[in-house]
Amino acid sequence: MFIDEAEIEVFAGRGGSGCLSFHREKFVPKGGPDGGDGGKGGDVVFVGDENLHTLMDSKYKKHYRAKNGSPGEGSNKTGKNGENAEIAVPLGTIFREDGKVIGEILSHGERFAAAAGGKGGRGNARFKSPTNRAPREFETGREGEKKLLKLELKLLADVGLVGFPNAGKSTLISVLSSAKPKIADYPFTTLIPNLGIVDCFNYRSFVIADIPGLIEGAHTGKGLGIQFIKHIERTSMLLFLIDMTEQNPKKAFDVLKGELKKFNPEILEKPMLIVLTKTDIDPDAKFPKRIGGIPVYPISSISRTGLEELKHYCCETVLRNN
Ligand SMILES: Nc1nc2c(ncn2[C@@H]2O[C@H](COP(=O)(O)OP(=O)(O)OP(=O)(O)O)[C@@H](O)[C@H]2O)c(=O)[nH]1
Ligand SMILES: [Mg+2]
Repeated sequence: MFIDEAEIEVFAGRGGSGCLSFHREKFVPKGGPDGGDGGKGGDVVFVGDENLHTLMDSKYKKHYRAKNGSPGEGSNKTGKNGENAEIAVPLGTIFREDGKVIGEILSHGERFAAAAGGKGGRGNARFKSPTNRAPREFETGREGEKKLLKLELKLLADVGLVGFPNAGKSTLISVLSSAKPKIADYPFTTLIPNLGIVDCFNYRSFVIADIPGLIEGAHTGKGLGIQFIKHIERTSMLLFLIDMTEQNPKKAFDVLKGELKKFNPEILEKPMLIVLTKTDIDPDAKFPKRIGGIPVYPISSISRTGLEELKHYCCETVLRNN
């Protein structure tokens, strides 16, 4: 789901040339080679900036160039490295080259080096050998990388859904928003994060993210792993979805928390809710008000119970944080 896009061309700097030079000094007729190496060309680097919200800047400026490396000099002086071109982009920016995603930036200060500067050439001092004591050989610097990039700004989520596979995450996002994710009665239906927009009151809204199911050991790569947790790393709150038929909801909650903690312990400092799903299976069941100190919201996406209360709580929490 994208809100903005731009196409730009980036040019990394060329490496500086190596130098051809011989040591010269009065009364020293035959000084050795002393040509220094060229400096490296600058890289083109994108940097996440939480104060930006559009790709507007990249729409007006289409070309970005990093500085070339300086040539080497005599007396074995290496040329200066070219300065990087740094481009600030909003969080949630994705980079594509030839249609393929080559990088993304999700957090403030996060860096993505999109085009590498060329290596500096070697000066003639480096070509000295026992058989050639006065080499005239040197290298020119290498060209920097040049890339045509498509930048896309995707929405970042305000509310993240976590749960075991089949807990009903995708179903919940489908009833709270107009998103139509794939829903099925088998684990790991969701393979990539889905986003949906949920309307609150007063024309306000929030973005909810449904990520693939987590299982115990996900941090070691079990199931689909934990890579996609980064998509909910910057949300304002987390909903832990636990199937009401789960034998031990407290244990399920602890396992899920454990996996998030292994990814980034700070995630657990956000406001959290435990959402017990599928309550239509046993409408008379009684649930604790809290599990592990966290408020419990029983819901059913099928019979549509508890959804308004849940939505209201999320709206309040998210809008308070914005
Ligand atoms: N009875 C009942 N079934 C539900 C409810 N919500 C979801 N289900 C069913 O539970 C199964 C899994 O639902 P999904 O929404 O795909 O679960 P998920 O958590 O997204 O699963 P993964 O993508 O595999 O992690 C589907 O067969 C749904 O129809 C509910 O409120 N009541
Ligand atoms: Mg799913």
